[in-house]
Amino acid sequence: MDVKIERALLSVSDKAGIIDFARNLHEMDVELLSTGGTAKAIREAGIPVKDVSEFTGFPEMLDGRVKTLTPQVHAGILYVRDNEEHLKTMMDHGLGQIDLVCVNLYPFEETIAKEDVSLAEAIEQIDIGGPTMIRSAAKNMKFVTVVTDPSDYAQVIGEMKANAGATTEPFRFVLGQKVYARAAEYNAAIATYLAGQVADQKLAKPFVKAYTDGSELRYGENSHQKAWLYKDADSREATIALTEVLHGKEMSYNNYVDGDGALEAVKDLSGRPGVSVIKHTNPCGYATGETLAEAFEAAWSGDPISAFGSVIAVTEMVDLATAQCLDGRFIEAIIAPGYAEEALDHLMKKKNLRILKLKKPMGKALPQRMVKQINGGLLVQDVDTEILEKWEVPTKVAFDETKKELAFFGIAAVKHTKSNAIVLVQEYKAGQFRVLGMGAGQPNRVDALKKLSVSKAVDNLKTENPDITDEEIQKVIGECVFVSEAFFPFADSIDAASEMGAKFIVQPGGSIRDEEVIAACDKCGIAMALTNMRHFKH
Ligand code: 93A
Repeated sequence: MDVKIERALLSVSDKAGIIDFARNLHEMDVELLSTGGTAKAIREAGIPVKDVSEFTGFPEMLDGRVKTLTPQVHAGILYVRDNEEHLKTMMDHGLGQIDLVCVNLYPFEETIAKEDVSLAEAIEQIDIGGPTMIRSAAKNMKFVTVVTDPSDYAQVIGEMKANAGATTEPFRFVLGQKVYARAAEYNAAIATYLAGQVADQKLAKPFVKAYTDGSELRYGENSHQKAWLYKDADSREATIALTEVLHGKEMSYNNYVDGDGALEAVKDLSGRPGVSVIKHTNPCGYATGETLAEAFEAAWSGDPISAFGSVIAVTEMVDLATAQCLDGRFIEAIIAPGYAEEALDHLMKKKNLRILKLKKPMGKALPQRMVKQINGGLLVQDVDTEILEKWEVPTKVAFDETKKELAFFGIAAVKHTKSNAIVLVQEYKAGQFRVLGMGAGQPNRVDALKKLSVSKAVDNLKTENPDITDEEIQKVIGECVFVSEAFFPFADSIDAASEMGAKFIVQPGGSIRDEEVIAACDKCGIAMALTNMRHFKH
């Protein structure tokens, strides 16, 4: 069907040839509508043109971001000319038809080809209204002529002149098809550019990719919060996001958060039987053992009450003896590199227990970036993967060499504990270590030490041996190492530790009162090592 062009909307960034085109249209009695810059150019050439804002009844707004994105424009383009309902709707709303759309898009490709273009400038050059109009027109190419390439202007005019001001359907089809090719090319340029930006920032590339893989969780931290998990399928290491759930209830948001804490903490014990017991992201239990079952019991003993409802990660294949450690104990999830068949059978008797198997081998956490969201922004930092295996001992009492391995076990534990954090670690049998008491997430360090880590340790010792005397407790604590993830701002923590019998303290140092803290240690006969590396975790 030939369609006569009575009204045209011209909106072009590349103004080449537009004046001639407009003049030719005008001479064939076509009413011209146009957007700001295009209307100005046409008007200056002495050709009558109506501003699109007059046609729509809306001013161009938001710095030109909304010029043609209105029902007047899009209904005018999209209504089906031989559909009674559509015609009636157009009449009812006083809308007028647009028969020809002539658009070329904001020069996104040219913009990004320039040197030193900012992301904001590039984004401003993403055309929304133009592609929308040409896609509307091309969808309705049965009736509407759409021109996107200045080199087609002459042909359009030729076609109209040959057809008494109309275009033919096959010609409109050719022009319409071009639209989607151009739109695809334009979008591809934007997508490629933005992907490059993301890679440049070495930030969210895997997450953007993972965005396609986002799976909805039952709910977020609380039941009124929606939540999703996005996986980084490219991760080179074992991660909680990439585990296989072999059995049990669906993983929840909080299970993933604690699972992450458990797995990342236990990675620092990899290479030997090791277990982390995590509650609210903190290792309330953390231990090594000659066997995995022994490590499990030692970790559990760090805080048997809090371990209820915890998430546990282990460094090795779970054997039957370890699986049996869970008997009569409630935990949310267990994460392991693998499970012996009989161990899995045993664990699967617990209907709800989530049994997770790692997809990559267990190893120390790899250096990478981590992202934390704050309202209105993202914070990015390197993951805290390091533990400095060196220190200086400024106190009069030397740090016993035999305590060194225990101390570094303690640094691994405290690194995974929320600040302000103190852990009290014990060599519970030759060469095997456990957290005996920990204080996490306290606004002040003395509380983390005195009120939490020490009192937890005392509780544990009394639970294990109800007949233990205070002297005996002091003696055990004297054999432990206190580890602080950040410096002691005052000497008060040292005094508190000393009261409980502390003999070994490890901390990064760096406070302006280090001298006072060292003097306090000297006064109490405490050996203190300074690692020079803080492990804040907020
Ligand atoms: O900013 S937009 O995405 N919003 C719109 O509503 C809109 N309408 C047309 N870009 C829009 N356009 C584009 O403006 C056209 O694709 C064309 O490239 C340009 C023409 O603007 P002017 O006539 O003011 O030079």
